[in-house]
Amino acid sequence: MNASKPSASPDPAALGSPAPSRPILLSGNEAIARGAREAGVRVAAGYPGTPSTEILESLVRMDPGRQVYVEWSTNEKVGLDVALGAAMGGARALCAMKHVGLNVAADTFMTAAYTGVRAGLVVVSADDPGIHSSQNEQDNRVFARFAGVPMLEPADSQEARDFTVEAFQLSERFDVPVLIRTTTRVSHARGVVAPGTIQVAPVLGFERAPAKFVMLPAHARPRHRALLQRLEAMEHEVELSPLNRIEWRERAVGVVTSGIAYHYVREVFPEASVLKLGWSHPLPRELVRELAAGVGRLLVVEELEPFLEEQVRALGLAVEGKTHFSRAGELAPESVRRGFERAGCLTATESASRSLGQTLTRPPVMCPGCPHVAPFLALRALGAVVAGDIGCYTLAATEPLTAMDSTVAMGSSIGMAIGLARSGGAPGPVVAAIGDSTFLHAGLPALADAAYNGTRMTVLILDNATTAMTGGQAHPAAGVTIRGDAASVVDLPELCRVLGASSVRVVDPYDMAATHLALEQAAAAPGVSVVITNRPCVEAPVKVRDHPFHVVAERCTACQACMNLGCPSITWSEGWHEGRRKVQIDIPTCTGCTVCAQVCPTEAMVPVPGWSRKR
Ligand SMILES: Cc1ncc(C[n+]2csc(CCOP(=O)(O)OP(=O)(O)O)c2C)c(N)n1
Repeated sequence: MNASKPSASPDPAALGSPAPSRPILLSGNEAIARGAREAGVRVAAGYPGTPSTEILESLVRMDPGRQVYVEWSTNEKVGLDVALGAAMGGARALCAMKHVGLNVAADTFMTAAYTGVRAGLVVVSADDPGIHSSQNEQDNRVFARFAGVPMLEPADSQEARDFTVEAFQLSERFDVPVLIRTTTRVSHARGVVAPGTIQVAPVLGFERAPAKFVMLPAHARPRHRALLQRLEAMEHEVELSPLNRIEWRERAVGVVTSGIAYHYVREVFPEASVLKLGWSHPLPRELVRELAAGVGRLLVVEELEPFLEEQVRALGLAVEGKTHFSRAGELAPESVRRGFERAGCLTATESASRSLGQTLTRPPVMCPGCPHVAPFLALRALGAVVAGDIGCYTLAATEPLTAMDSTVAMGSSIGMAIGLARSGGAPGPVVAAIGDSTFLHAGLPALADAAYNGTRMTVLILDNATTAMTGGQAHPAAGVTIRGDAASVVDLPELCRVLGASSVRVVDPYDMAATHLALEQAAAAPGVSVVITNRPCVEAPVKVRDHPFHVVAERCTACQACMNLGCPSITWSEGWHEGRRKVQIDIPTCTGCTVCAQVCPTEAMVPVPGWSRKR
């Protein structure tokens, strides 16, 4: 491979080129997709979730010839079942998800370690230390240990590509799914990647093997023992793997580290000897012992849990880790440096105590014209107790809407609403608010539960025909596949009826009066009443842009009613009325949803005269 300049961007042609002649600049996610193509992946499935989403999207972009079957699954468990089924059929398979997705897929994941695979199966968990875009920051390395599967932790894009290729080989060699664990910084940062050649791996074909794939107790018991034997074999091989290496430097301090933390250690403490783990489960104990024997002090630098540290301590070695480096939140070069200072390995320097400066924090807001706004104004007016869910609408919990009382995990809204309704403690009507993608992901069983057990409550399904929060991915009610092909559309009202909803109302969320009435009637109805809003997301798949509005300044009495919407297109103006500031509309960003005009008591918000779509 020549070392000429990389392409400046993730050029789709280079990304998908069978054998690029020069290095390419790829994000970790793109590099995983590239590695999977080079390894001959045949089937790829998963559910969107930051920071993993671009893995499957990149696979589609780099495969115009459609050699790989790629799907957005309804949830991560379905995705892993699809991938396991493909591997059982003899086709190399990949399943990608964010860290909490592995909780959803865990039921299959834990037993897939027993069944093993036929063709290689690689599961990617993209973790989110620092909670940039998640509900928690769990450390999924513990899942590798829990399930007893090998885990690879790339530290950059090149390793993301290399380790993915290697993961397929390991999976087949040890007949086990392999977990690739990345973190936000690895998934999203771009780096130069020397690619290999895209392969079309042969499909091995299905072979009936019930003792391996039918996990009856009588089969599962020996498969568990077989897994432990495979783990033992891996423990030997991991010691020899080029994915792990000791980098000998000064002998005063030795650091065991993996993933992005490796680069932080190298940056702030370049003199330290390092055991860099790429294949981090099972732990290469002999390598750890070798490092420990050659250095004065042994430290572990790892994000989140003391996953490596506890295993190193269990070897009877004196080791330091979480006393110096935080167990919560994301590491960064500065915090790693401070950890080494606390440990007395580095002395505090000017640059270490230097503040990196404050970036302006801007709270997230809903988009101008977001159809999720009006239903929450209505719920607040109704005094509803709202069990919320995960999606763009979670922002309804924040100012100015403040109309959501809980958000825990995808699909939890409906089950929690059942509990709230049954608690007898809710001071108002109990409503579960859930997006369409989330409803299909994990809401269906809970709605069936509510109906089956006759719970009186309302379910508000915010149907914007996409998975907006993660960037607008398709789902089974969106009418398209991940490749943009037309698909069957789940009929949500009919589905709710079939699951047992006592009434279903479909309403235009841009019509505030109708939305309020629908929710009010639903709250008063017996059984499980469902209200479904039906406006598409303003950003996807095409940006919605209708006739924009402006404020007639003379009519504005600065009552601020429109400010309750939290619409970013509405801002303060220079004008005043009785000591209060009047408002104005930012015309270029207004989508013309009309909701502000509906709340304005003085009809100050009107369509911009003379506007035509072309402008
Ligand atoms: C188990 C799990 N998988 C994936 C995610 C990432 N995620 C957060 S919200 C969401 C879906 C949002 O779509 P939808 O419910 O339709 O609401 P919208 O954002 O479109 O309003 C996803 C995929 C997650 N938080 N948890």
